[in-house]
Amino acid sequence: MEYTCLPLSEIPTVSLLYKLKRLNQAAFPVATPSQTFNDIISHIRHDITNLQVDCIVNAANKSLLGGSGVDGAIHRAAGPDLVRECRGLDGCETGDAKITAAYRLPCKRIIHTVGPIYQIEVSRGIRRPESLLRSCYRRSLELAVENGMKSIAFAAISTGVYGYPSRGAAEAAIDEVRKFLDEPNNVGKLERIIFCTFERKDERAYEETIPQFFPPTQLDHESLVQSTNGESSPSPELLAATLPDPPTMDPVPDYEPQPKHKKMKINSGDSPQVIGDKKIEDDWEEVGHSEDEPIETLDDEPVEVDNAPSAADVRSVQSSSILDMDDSHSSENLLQKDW
Ligand code: AR6
Repeated sequence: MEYTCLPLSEIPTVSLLYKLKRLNQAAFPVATPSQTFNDIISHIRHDITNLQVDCIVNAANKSLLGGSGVDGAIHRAAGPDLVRECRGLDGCETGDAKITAAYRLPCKRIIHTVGPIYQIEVSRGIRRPESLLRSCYRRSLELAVENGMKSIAFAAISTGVYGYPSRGAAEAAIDEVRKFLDEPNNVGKLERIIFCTFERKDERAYEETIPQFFPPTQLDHESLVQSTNGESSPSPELLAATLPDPPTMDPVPDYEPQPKHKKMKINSGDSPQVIGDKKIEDDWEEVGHSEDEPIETLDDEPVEVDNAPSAADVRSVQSSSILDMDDSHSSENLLQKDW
């Protein structure tokens, strides 16, 4: 699938999405409507590396040295200088974020945040994945403001290789952003906050969740014109407003699909962190190359990036007998499944 570079002005706000009936009112909204917020928040299904915004948020791992998924796409598009800068950052903790230059990307900066590996964190406490995921969004927003960024686009952190269910991830992300915007200290700090999804399952989760936290305002409804049969439709002016073409199929990931942590049997003891001599809490140690694994090449220059770290996580966990992969799930199915 071809993705074109998208300037900020062409990324639809939630307000425009309501007017074009691309978003529907929620049956039970949990927040009050705000025109200001609906003009700040955006949702688009696109390749995040092509967004011309101030900063984009990468779903990184603790090494910050690259990986698969959106992390791989960002490193490839940014070029080898990115991993060089990342080497000096000393990694990043889960739930935290660090910022770098964007090199060859059309945005100005990249914020790298490390989302929770869902099954591992949930085994440590039912609320841990959510609180760590919220922290990713909060820290990224804070970093953006500290660095004078006015627009920020988030990938759907943890919803790929790290296995966070799409709907729960969307709720935590959107609610945390709403809380940030509601805080008096943050008024006027960010002009645009974009949720950038890639797969249909995540797009659907955002379409269902945004209306709960950012309900339509009167103005969002007003651009609809009433037809003789009583149905409302977008006014001609609105119809003239162009939206980027939505993809017609799920993008084909540019990396080998990795099995997710499907049926993870974590030891029921209090300290699942240490399995044999392996620490499963820390994917830092799992991301390095083995001697015989190839070094990924970014453009023409050979640069070391860590090799599908989450696959390494899975392998290390599997070899520790705490992962029971369900054979009925091919890796292709796993990629599409929302669990
Ligand atoms: N643009 C926007 N979103 C994308 C793109 C893209 N080009 N490519 C994938 N996504 P993932 P995680 C979406 O797996 O779950 C890496 O190896 C994807 O559909 O990239 O946080 C890191 O190094 C999904 O919704 O990140 C870590 O080891 C979302 O990005 C690990 O994966 C996140 O999927 C992080 O796992």
